[in-house]
Amino acid sequence: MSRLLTIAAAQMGPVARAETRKQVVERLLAMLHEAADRGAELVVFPELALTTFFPRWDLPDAELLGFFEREMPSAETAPLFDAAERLGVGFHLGYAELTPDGHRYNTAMLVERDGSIVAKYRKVHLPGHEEPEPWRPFQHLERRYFEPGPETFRARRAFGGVVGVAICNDRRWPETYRVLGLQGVELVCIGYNTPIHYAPDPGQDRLAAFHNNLVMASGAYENATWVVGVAKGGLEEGVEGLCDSQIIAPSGEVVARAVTEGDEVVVAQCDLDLCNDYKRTVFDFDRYRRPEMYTAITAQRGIREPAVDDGNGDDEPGALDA
Ligand code: ING
Repeated sequence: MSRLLTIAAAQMGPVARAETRKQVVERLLAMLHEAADRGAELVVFPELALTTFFPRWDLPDAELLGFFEREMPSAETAPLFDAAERLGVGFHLGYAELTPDGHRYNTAMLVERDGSIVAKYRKVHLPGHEEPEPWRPFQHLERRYFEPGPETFRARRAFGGVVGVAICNDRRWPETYRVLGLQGVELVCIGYNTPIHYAPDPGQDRLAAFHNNLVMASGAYENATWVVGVAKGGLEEGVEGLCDSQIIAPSGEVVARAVTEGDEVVVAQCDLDLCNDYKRTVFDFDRYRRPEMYTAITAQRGIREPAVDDGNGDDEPGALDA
C-alpha cells in the first residue's frame, strides 16, 4: 500500500529590502506554476517569504511594521491563493503577521488544494536577542520583533495524511518533532532563513549546512516522518544565508536537494506510508517509550547540574531527586 504525495520545496534566493510584495508574489507564482507542471500537489515556500529577512536590522517601528501582513490572503497575496486553488495545489507560506489586536508573530500558513486554510502556526522558538547588539556585523532581532507563538505544535489531517508545521529555529529542537510525532505526524513543513555567520560562536559557521541536515534528518528518522526544509537564502542585503533546501524521508535519507543559491523548485514523490515502516517497528512509541523517565524534559527549562560529589561515590541529592 502506498499513499503518494508529490511535494515541491520552493527555495527562494535573496529578497531585497526594496522588493515589493507584488514582485515577490510574481516569483512565488512562477515557482508555483513550475511545481504544478511537475506534478506537485503541495508547494512549500520558506519562512518570511514575502520580505527580506528584516530582523537583521534595528528598525524604527514605522519601517518595521511595513514588513508585516495585516491579513492573509491580502490584495497582494490573493493571486497566489487564487492560482493555487485553480491549479488544485496546496502550499505552505511563511510571513510576518500583525494581528488586528496588535500582536506580531513569525507565522506560517498551510493551505489545502481546495484553497481552505488548514493551519496557521506561530513560531514557538525565537532565536537571537531582544536588544540591538552593535558588536554584531548584523542583528538577529526576532526576539524583539516577534512574540513567541501562543500554541504548541499541532498536526492536522490534510493532503491524505497527518501534516505539521514548524519554523526555522524550531527545527533545531527535538521537542518540536516529538510533540508532532506523538500526534502521528507524517510530514513536517519547515521554512527557514539561516544566516551562515553565527556571531555568538563563529566556529559554528563552517557547520551551518551540516547542522541544517543533522537536525531535520534526525527529526525525520526519530519520529518516522517526512520533513521538507525550505530556505530563503543566498546573499541577501549583504548577509550570506544558507540555502540547502531538502526533502527528507522517514528513514532520514535526503531524497531531493536544492543545488543553487536562488529560486529553485525541488520535487519528490513521497510515500506517506513509508512512515509506518518506522512507526510500527523501531519507533513504536506506545511499545518502547517510557515517559515516566523523561519528566525532566517538561519539568525544567534550563540545565540543573548534579550537586558536587560528596566523596563517598554517590552524588548529593541533585536535579532529578525528588
Ligand atoms: N534563523 C536561524 C536558525 O535557527 C540561528 C537562527 C542560526 C540559530 C544559526 C542558530 C545557529 O536557523 C532563524 N530564523 O531561526
